[in-house]
Amino acid sequence: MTISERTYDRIRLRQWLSGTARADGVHRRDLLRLLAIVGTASAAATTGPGAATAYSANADDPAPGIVKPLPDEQFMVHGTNAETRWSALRGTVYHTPTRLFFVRNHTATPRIDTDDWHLTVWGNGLTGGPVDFGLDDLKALPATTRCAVLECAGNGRAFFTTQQGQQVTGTAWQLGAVGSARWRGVRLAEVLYRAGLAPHAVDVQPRGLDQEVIGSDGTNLGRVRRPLPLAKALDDVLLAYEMNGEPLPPDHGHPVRVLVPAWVGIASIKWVGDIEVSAEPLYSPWNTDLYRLFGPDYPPEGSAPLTRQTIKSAFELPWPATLACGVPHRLTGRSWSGNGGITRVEISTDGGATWHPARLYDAPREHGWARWSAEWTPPAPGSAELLARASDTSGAIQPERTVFNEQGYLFGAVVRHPVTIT
Ligand SMILES: Nc1nc2c(c(=O)[nH]1)N[C@H]1C(S)=C(S)[C@@H](COP(=O)(O)O)O[C@H]1N2
Ligand SMILES: [Mo]
Repeated sequence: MTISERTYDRIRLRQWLSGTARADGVHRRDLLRLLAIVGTASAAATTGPGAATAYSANADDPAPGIVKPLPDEQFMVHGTNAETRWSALRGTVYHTPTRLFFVRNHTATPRIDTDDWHLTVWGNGLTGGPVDFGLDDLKALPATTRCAVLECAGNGRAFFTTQQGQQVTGTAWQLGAVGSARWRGVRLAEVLYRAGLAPHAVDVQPRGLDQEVIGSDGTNLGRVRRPLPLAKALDDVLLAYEMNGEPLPPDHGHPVRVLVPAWVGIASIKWVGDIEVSAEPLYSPWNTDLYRLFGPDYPPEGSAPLTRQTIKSAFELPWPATLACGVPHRLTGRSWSGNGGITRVEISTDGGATWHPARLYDAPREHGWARWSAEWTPPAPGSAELLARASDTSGAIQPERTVFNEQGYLFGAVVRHPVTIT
């Protein structure tokens, strides 16, 4: 049986207090906040292979550090990140075409030569020393294909402010920090067993080869990494080397990334260079200060580390959209959930007063989204709001509001899509 992240978090904290859990590069303040007591900790130096060089950024680049083209009609750029415009997805196939897939980079896409690349699996949770795997070694192992949505935990964050009037920190994504793809690679479990997984291993921490991340207060957080409990690591996690039938492109983790189905995007470490397998629980900034829910409705130490994504819906329309009055329009969109498949989608064209079922084109599938459509003839010129509300196999339905959290994670409320009727 899998223990919950909350229970596990308590165990990790007790072990950190007794000096048996490690927290390299984690701000002491963050652990103290977690513990809500005063104690001492020391930050040890990080070990393992060094970072790769980034693609050189051109001063004219709209998003420094992203390699693929980001035409304005397809992407909205936010700093080092680019979100897909939902209007660009109308008429596309089930999976997001790779060229349209959103990019979330903490720093910049690194340049990695496949011939020089290898994955080092190391740590005191192995029975022996470090084991290296080249790309050919991974490809020689049994391959697994998984269709899965990948979504940033901050997707929809902008609506905390624009719909709920709440200030949150982080990239102001609308709904485009999500994509679906067919991922192919080797199961992480397969690689861990081959590396000599010891019975006492508890945490598995993949780390990216991109540059070290400097936090908003100037602290060096080290390279992007986040511990995964062993139970999840052995369950459905992939080391993916293909996306939609092609080798992974540079921006999405070339040559190999971790793919953690249903979980917050940060778990799916790109450009993975090493994986620490630990006999003690691990912390990183990405499971302490970041990717937990903080705020008046959460405990002072925050929620447990985030795992599953929430439920959302989006119209494949420009933002704002312009539609002609008195003629029928086919509204299209998609809904998805980290809890399971989508069972039902309802549409409101009158601000939420009445709801009508949308027509679904996909059966509920775990880790998959559902496409839908609804017909609408705008009755009169002026402004309107279109709402879509999904339900999933866990019984969850999108609420009117999302409970506030300071970093604006997991916005799952119904989004009001503005329309001008002409
Ligand atoms: N090495 C590394 N892995 C990373 C990141 C990163 O900046 N560096 N960003 C994470 C975050 S926050 C998200 S949402 C996903 C985004 O994946 P994508 O850029 O392929 O869409 O990658 C995750 N993996
Ligand atoms: Mo993310």
